[in-house]
This record gives sequence, structure tokens and C-alpha cells, in this order.
Amino acid sequence: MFIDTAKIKVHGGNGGAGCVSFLRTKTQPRGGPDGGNGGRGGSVIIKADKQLATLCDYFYKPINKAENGTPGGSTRKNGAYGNNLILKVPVGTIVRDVESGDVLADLNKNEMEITLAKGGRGGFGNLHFKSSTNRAPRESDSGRPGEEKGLYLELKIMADAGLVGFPNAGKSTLISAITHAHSKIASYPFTTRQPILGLLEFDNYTTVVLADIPGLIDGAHRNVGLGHKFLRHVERCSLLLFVIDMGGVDNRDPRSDYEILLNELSLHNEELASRQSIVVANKMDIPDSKENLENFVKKYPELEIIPISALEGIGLEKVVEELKKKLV
Ligand SMILES: Nc1nc2c(ncn2[C@@H]2O[C@H](COP(=O)(O)OP(=O)(O)OP(=O)(O)O)[C@@H](O)[C@H]2O)c(=O)[nH]1
Ligand SMILES: [Mg+2]
Repeated sequence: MFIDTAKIKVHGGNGGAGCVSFLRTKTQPRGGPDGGNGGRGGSVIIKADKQLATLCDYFYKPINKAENGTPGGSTRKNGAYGNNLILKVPVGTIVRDVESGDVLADLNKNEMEITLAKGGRGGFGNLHFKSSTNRAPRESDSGRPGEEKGLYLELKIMADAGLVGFPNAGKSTLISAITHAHSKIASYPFTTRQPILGLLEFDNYTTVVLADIPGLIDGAHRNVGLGHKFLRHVERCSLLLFVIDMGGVDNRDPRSDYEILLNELSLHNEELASRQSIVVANKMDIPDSKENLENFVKKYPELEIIPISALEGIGLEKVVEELKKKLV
């Protein structure tokens, strides 16, 4: 299951208690205090892992606690440290404090990590309290509790370019044609239900990552269709590819499709609508598409438009060339 947000609680481990003990042996019947300190509790650490693609682990396990330290013992034995708990999350996960809303970390690189909740310090044993004036202390410390925090995790996948379009516009067909991705293609709307990443390799061996996301429709911001929340996954893209169906089936007008897309983008995040973009005019193999494209170009003469047929593989080199020019 693809999950891109999760609310979790993290607890550092508690410190172990200090020990009160006195050495008693045959040769040292009054050997003095020898209670060891408790061990420190483990910390909760969050770490980006490129093998992961979803936050679903945390949907099922929202409470995460590191190990407690163990208590100190007699004969000066200190308690063992609690093990740290490492929470692995996909690269691109943002961590926010639930109460303040502050961003604590943006784990945008593989293996990047931060400590979310420190473990508590272990308590002192009575040996620690020994002094010249108090040679047989009976006091010890309890361990400190570990830190506790409520956190909100949000995944914004890392991609260089994002495909935005109506359902059935041909986004998945395009990404499957130019990258190694296998995005499901079908003639019904909302085939794609979660973001799919595709790696595009250029002739000089440089690569960029494209993201295919579910289709948007009018009212997506009001949760119509699959809603617009998954637009968070194109927020990091420096380039947007608007995939527009020029076929005009069911009397659809590509000009209003484009307008609706822009509107839905700006309702999600105003800045997205003015992001660097290319319009990919798809389905140019359909007879009515020529006229539709002419009308589209007339209305938007300032846009960069690439006519293609993702299905028949026409115009794809031009898309790849533009991606290379703009992203590499
Ligand atoms: N004639 C024609 N059909 C196409 C072209 N590209 C895609 N299609 C068809 O359009 C339908 C939808 O294609 P998808 O690639 O699944 O569309 P999508 O934009 O990913 O759709 P969602 O995942 O539902 O948002 C499929 O039946 C494709 O075969 C094209 O260039 N020409
Ligand atoms: Mg699709």
C-alpha cells in the first residue's frame, strides 16, 4: 500500500536506575559503596533509505520506542546502554513537529539521518556520591526518562520532472515509452493511483527522474476524483510536463483542460502554476487532433508545445531532447 503521510510518536529509551550496594567480602567486610550507574536509554533516529518508497510501516506502527538502559549493579557494574531505534523512511520524507508544525528535517538524500528523541541519561549509583565527608552514601539516582515527541511525516518524492494531466491523457504511456518505468496503462480514468518514478537515461549516460502521478480533474481540490493531495509529489520537480489529450474525444477541448490543470495546481500551491513547464500535446495520431492543436497554439502562443503520439512513439525524441536541455 502506498502511504505518503503518517503521524507518529517517538520515545527515547529511559535511563537505567543507579544501584545502591556495598562491597562485602571476606577480606573486605566493609568495602565501601560499589553501586554502578544505570545505562543511557537508546535514541530514536530517522534515516533516509533509497530502497523504500512508502511510509506504510508507520501507518501500521505509529508508536516507536527505543530500548531502555539497564540498571546499574553491585561491584561497580554500570548498566548497559539501550539500543538506538532507527526508523527507515523513503528519501524525500519531511519531518514536522505535530505541536508547532516546525520542519525538523527534510531527508532529501540517501542515508541522511537525524536524532528525533534522545534517550534519558542513566541514574548514578551510590559509588558516584562517595566523598570525603560521605564515605558510605545510601543514595542513588533514578534514570531520566527519554524524550517524547509527536511527529508528522510527509513524503514528497524526489523527481526532476513531473507529469501532470487529466486521467487518460497518456501520462503513463509516455513515461513507459521514454523511461524504464512500467506504469499501468488502461483506457479507463484513474488507472494510476500512486506516483511512479521512471529513470530516463540520456546518450551521455546522465540521468533524470520523471514522476507519473494520478490524473487531475476539475474540482480535484475539493477531492473530486482522487483529489489533489498527490500534487505534493511534483512540488520538488523543477520542470512540469503537462500531458494534454489533443484527440478531443467526447467534445473535450484541450484548451479548457489546460486551464483546469493550471487552476488545480495553483489551488494546491500557487507557485506550482508558474513552474517551468512544457506542454506535451499527445494523441496526435487521432484525426481531430491537428485542428485542436492549432486552436491550442493560437490561444497559448507563448507556450513551449511538443506534439507527440505516445502510443505510436512519434515525437518522443523531441521530448527527451528538451528534458536533457532543461534538466541536465
Ligand atoms: N490514440 C492514442 N491513444 C493513446 C495515446 N497515448 C495513450 N493512449 C491511450 O489512452 C489511454 C490512457 O492512457 P494512460 O497512459 O493510461 O493515461 P494516463 O494519463 O496515465 O491515465 P490515468 O493513469 O488514468 O491518469 C490508453 O488506452 C492508452 O492506450 C496516443 O498517443 N494515441
Ligand atoms: Mg496513468
